[in-house]
Amino acid sequence: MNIAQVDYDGLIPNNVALGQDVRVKRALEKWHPGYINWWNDMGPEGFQESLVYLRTAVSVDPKGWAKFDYVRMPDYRWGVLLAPQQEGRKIPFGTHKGEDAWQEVPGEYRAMLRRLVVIQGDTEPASVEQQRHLGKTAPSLYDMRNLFQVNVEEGRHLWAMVYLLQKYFGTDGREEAEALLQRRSGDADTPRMLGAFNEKTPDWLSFFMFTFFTDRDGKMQLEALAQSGFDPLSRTCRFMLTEEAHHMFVGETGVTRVIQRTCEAMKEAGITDPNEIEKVRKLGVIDLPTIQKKANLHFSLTLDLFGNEISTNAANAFHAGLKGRYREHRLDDDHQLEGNTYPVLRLIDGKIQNEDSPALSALNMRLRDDYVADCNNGVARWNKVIEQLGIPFQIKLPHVAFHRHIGEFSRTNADVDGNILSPAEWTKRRTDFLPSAADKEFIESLMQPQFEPAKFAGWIAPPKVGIDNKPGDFEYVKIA
Ligand code: BYC
Repeated sequence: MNIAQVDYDGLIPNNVALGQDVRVKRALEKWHPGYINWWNDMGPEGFQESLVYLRTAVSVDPKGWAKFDYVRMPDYRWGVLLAPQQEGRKIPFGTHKGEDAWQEVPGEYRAMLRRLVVIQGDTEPASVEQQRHLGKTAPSLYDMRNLFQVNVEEGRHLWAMVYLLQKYFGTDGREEAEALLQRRSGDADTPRMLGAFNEKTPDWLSFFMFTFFTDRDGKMQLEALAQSGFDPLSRTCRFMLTEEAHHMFVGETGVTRVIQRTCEAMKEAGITDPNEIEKVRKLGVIDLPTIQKKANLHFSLTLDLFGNEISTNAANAFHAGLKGRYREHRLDDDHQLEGNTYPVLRLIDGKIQNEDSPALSALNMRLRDDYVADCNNGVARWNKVIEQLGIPFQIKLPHVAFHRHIGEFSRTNADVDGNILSPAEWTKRRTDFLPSAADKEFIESLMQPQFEPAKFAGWIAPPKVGIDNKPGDFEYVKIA
């Protein structure tokens, strides 16, 4: 078969010759009804019958893999899509570096590999659950369509991990696949596995921040897993990354459009001081200091997803050849790191300072550093818009010690500049840094639906271009 083309004949679209793999095909067909039930229960609320202009992958070729059409979301063709196998691929790092990449699970690393796949899988449905109520307050049909596109693709990413579990992990893989449909974001008894995926996404600014910051963690983690010596995981993640790019586009342009509208409204009203919050809010737009607070919240919650700065799990996964570094293939070193060190930010004698640590143990820290650099590039693009509109304000990422719940800084209270605060000072100043109840209430008051084609809620600018080059008045969702 042509690996680039996706077979749409059966119940489960795929490019892994599922038709010839009867055991896995049956296992996935058995899992399918539970998935559809989960989607109907936990997917976008109130729009399951609507026709949505969605892209569906018809090939895994990096160019031209998508077909756009109107689809009812429960009819979306979720499937199993892997990037093509690279002939003769070798394990690129760790103690097995240079050996043939594994096509089957290496027995000695089975448990570690399963854990990585399950954690990755768990985040995907979690984000759909977090975002399920947002359709009702969409600021436009364009934005609503983008939300649903992100949601169906997160659903597909769950399929991607479930395929690996069903094909390579036998009975316990099947059990894990079931459990992925049982946990629920924010549930007191059966929550999702990682902290940020149990938080609420209460409004559209949060959604854009989430897709900017948290989907970007997705990108970093997928890049690290795409390096894996376990070839099916690598191939799966490589195709997921092509889908993930659109999610970050939604986040980056979403926040940009909010910022743009705010700055334009300020200019029209002759307000030059961004700190005149009440005056700005009266214009029906979100003031820049509140946008900064939302960025502080979502950035800090996402940093927790990198785990502890010093981690034996991370060292073991790299040593074993299962999880690499960000773009490992572009790095120029021995890819084994046995005697190397890496500077890790730590809290020593009450001061935040760098300490050289064994590079293998510091891999979470290193990935987080790469992540922060990538975020800063996006923030610089936001700031360009503010500058072009002549408002004296800059969005700034808070210090990595700010508002942390995992790792080195979880036991301390730091402000956005990294100054350590006493518990009393932190309590007093918390809402200087993070959205207050009043901020949340204000944002919520703006979340009024705008479902007419070509129209946008007053707090967000229209996009520069449409999806699939559609004109401005295109009806991206036909609401049923
Ligand atoms: N919350 O040794 P450590 C995405 C646990 S996002 C709760 O530092 P490690 C997406 C940890 O499990 C990307 N618990 O851990 C985005 C461990 O527990 P056990 C998702 C946490 O393994 C948007 C213990 O603390 N993919 O795709 O080095 C929308 C010791 O920690 C947390 C991945 O994350 C936490 N935040 O690092 C949709 C990739 N952090 O096992 C999708 C796969 C740590 O000792 N996962 N713990 O009981 C991994 O690579 C790693 O497991 C982690 C943690 C980076 C998550």
